[in-house]
Amino acid sequence: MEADREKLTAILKESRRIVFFGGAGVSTESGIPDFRSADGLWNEKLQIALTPEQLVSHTYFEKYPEDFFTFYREKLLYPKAKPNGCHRALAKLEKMGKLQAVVTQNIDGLHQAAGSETVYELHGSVLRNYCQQCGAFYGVQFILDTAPEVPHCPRCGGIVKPDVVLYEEPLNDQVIRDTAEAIGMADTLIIGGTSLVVYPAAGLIRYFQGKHLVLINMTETRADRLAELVIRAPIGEVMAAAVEKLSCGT
Ligand code: CNA
Repeated sequence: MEADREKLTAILKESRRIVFFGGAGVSTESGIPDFRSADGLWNEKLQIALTPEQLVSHTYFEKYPEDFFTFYREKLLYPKAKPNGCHRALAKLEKMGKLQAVVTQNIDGLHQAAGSETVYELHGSVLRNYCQQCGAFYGVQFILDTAPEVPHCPRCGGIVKPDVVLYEEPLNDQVIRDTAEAIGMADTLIIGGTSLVVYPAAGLIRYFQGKHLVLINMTETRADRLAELVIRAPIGEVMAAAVEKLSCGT
């Protein structure tokens, strides 16, 4: 609705310390599917259907590295994806001095590709990969180039693991602290493109004590009832239009 969009622009205008908290829905307009809409896979060896969450779990990685990397390369790596209107709008808000941090559950690196500088990646990034044995660093191209094999370190032979927080693995303590602090200091928290069902990440929004809570998501979330403004529309288009209006001063 037009009135909601006007309100979003007004909130952005008055805010000085915005924090954005987002998830997979932020990147669907860049062609990367989210998890709630993704199909799981039928595992031939186990003879059971597995959800995306089970397929990117620590147990699965340890027990079935071949299958893990097949799913991972097919469903989580999108080397050609480009930032969309939401990524670009957030980078612009940061440059305008209005946005303090982007907190993302995404692992695709698209916020940095759009120019955002303070990005807290709660679940890591597919762009960083480390040998489990010697710690050598590898970029995403190495994971692609070694397909269909499990990527092994050319130096020591160890398995190269994506710097991605798999299900059953803990989040990075420093990233949690930085996120909690940024959200706690924010005057406006924009939550977008996330189902808010993955914990502990989703629980971090409880640190917010500022003035404006905005929710932009295609489907209902548990935080809708707490929000001052709820917009159910594609977030790339909504954020791009709001920041464009803000820049034009209309
Ligand atoms: P999710 O649980 O898949 O939820 C996505 C939410 O976004 C849903 O509620 C959708 O309705 C909503 N949505 C989808 N498209 C749009 C859009 N264009 N505009 C507005 N809303 C939209 O994803 P979450 O991030 O909440 O949490 C689950 C996991 C999935 C996180 O840990 C991510 O790391 C992981 N994941 C990341 C990526 C990525 O990096 N791009 C892709 C797929 C999954």
